[in-house]
Amino acid sequence: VNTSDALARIAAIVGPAGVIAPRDAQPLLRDQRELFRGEAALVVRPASTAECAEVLAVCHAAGLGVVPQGGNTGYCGGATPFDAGRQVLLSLTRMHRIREIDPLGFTMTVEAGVVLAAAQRAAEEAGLLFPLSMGSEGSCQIGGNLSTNAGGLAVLRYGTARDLVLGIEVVLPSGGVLSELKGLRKDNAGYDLRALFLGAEGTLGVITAAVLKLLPRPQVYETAWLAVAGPQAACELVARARRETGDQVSSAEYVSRRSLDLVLERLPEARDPLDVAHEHYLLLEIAATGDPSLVRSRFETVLQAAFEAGEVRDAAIADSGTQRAALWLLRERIPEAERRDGGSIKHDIAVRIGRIPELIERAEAELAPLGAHRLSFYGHIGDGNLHFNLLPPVGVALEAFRERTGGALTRRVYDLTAELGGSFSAEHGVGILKRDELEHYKSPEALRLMRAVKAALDPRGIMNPGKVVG
Ligand code: 2HG
Ligand code: ZN
Repeated sequence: VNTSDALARIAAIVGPAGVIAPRDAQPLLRDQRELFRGEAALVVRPASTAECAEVLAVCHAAGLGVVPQGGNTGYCGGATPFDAGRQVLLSLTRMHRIREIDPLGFTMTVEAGVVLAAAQRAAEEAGLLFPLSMGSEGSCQIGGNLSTNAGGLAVLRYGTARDLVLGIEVVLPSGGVLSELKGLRKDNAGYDLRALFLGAEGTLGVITAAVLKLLPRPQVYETAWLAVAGPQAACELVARARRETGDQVSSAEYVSRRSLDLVLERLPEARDPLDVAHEHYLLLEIAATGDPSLVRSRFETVLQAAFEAGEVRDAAIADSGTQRAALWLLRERIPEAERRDGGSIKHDIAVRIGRIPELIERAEAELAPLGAHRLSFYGHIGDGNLHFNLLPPVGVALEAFRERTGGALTRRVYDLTAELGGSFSAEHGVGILKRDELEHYKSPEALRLMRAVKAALDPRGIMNPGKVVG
């Protein structure tokens, strides 16, 4: 099949409503951080799994690459195509049906293009909770969440995207459809095939639908913005709060003063809830069911004990939804504050939670001699996941900073993380950005198996070429 015939066939499969004209396709051809900009032979939005399957069959026959894309909110360029003549961008946005909610089974079957916030709302309307939650939830999509195994703000309690899936439907590179949407809690019949596609960043197939786990909806949230003595105190406090609440901690987010300062400086609506400045903060939230005053008093008891133990130095507890939102703003909008400041070099790293204090202390000390920079570190401390971001010194552009010292700084951050037994990619994946890091830090055995899986599932190498190990 020659390329232009193949492209004409694909256009016919999706119909006029499914083809995105070049002038409208521009935002889809670059990632949201504008690290990568690509080209595509065609940009399509199929309306159904059947259309996706037909498109892939044609691409397979013609040897055209397929780049699946959801909300395009990724951090590593995993959804950006780059080969103008040979890649088809497959946007899942039109596949946004909630196929089913099963209140007895606590599941929801959704299509890949359902926006995360819409999935959360659908669960809520059924009186239930879909707990995946992150800053980009208003635009990221379930298919992308699953393909990157997204993390976010409630992993400590509910796990990553992978943990919230009972089954998936996947269009395979040859155009076949693997349908595992039974929604069973128990099914040990053979290998766990869905595990291959979750976190594969579209390099093995296109996730088109999923059965998601739902949970009972918590009735009461307690949220506190805490000045803590340091990272060690923050870790001790998270463990204390987990033990003493029967594991009701839903979020435990660390914020360094430097990240808070960026937010206070760059977002006019942000206010420091405490009277004096501190170096370290923890945003701690519990989600519970039962008498609100009992939940509050248990929360206060935990904080009181932490205060007496010297872990907490000052606290602001939210007394309303508005106050809760004001506290969350200070954490959730750090990425935006960094962007408004001119952008940052980002390191999404993970170690065992007990090693977080050493990671922070050593990173600060070991980066200092490598070149001027400003730090902004914060993140999901309850999961051992930090966003250890570096901003250029005042007056230096991000691009120049990246070129001059970025490489050495990044190498030190990742080497240190590896020395502490950690990962260079906790929740943002690999995409294009971290391909070399994967090569560098993964064991030869792991790389060999990843390549074997890739070759077995996508022998012609059409799925998301150039990403992860492809
Ligand atoms: C977050 O936790 C996101 O806010 C983005 O994962 C992190 O921008 C970042 O570095
Ligand atoms: Zn994060």
